[in-house]
Amino acid sequence: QVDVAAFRVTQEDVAECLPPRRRTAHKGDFGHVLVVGGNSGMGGAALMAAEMAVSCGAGKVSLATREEHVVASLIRVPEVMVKGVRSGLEISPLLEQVSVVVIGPGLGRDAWADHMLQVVLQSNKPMVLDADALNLIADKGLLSRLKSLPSVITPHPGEAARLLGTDTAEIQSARQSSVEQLHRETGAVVLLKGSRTLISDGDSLYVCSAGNPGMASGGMGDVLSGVIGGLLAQKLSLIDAARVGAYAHAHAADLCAEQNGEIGLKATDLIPYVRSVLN
Ligand code: NPW
Ligand code: AMP
Ligand code: MG
Repeated sequence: QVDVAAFRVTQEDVAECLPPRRRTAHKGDFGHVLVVGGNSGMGGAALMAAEMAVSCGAGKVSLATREEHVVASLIRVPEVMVKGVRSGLEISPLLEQVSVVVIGPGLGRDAWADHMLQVVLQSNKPMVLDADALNLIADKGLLSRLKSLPSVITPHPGEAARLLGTDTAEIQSARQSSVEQLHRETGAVVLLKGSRTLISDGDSLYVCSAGNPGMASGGMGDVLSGVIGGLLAQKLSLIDAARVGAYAHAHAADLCAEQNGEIGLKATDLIPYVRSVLN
């Protein structure tokens, strides 16, 4: 159902966008990702995004989350700088230090979440908006607010339906025009998830045909936001980070499934495979 004009994303795109590192490179060359999310009950979503950003080559990764998740996060991924935050005001100083923001995984939709989003939307950093960040934007009718910001939005069909005020079936029956409409309304690079993920910046449309139904499991989208954040930190453009990120994530899932099958594939299983695909 997609125009023949859609470009397929392949391993060659990865090679083109991620040349070998200079021998004298240092972590400052590879950016600093801030992941904002992990409300009560969903600390894993933001942590998985942060862990993935580390394994995708970001120079540094910070995580702003509910205080209750700090200790467990540090035990799982000591490479991540974890800050427990009670209000959006506490992320303002962090925002000044980082090069990229990923907001949404496990963010929730309460006042804490809303305050985080408002503060992030005031920054001008390249950002990945996923999950509940998109749900809040839909609830509050903030789509056009993204027009002045350098952003990638990564809705699944349910989130896309909320953003466009329709239902999931409608989105799935017209995936290409949904991506185009989302781009018109937000100005963002749009990545519509699901089998044959579509990516568009309004000029070009890309399709990712890698991936498998093993990916239909909780956390899979959260790690994708970390891949794209990690690539943005390494100075890929918004559209390159989105298309290469979609491919690396989906191809990694195919490699995992080849080894152990589709059933029971976990989002964190992808982490070493995405690293391998990028290298
Ligand atoms: P339906 O039922 O078909 O109309 P929600 P969520 C649709 C966090 N998580 N094809 C489908 O709608 C997230 O980060 C935390 C077609 C489905 O019922 C968020 O912050 C985890 N339809 C929060 O939870 C792990 C599709 O959307 C509905 C589709 C809520 O996010 C889990 C579900 O969407 C989770 O990631 C597709 N491919 N994909 C953690 N470990 O901390 C989705 N739909 O209601 O937005 O719920 O995606 O779970
Ligand atoms: P989320 O719904 O946010 O957890 O994201 C799910 C991730 O898994 C997205 O990257 C989807 O494109 C991918 N995914 C889920 N189901 C499939 C499928 N049947 N085929 C290919 N990719 C899928
Ligand atoms: Mg998701």
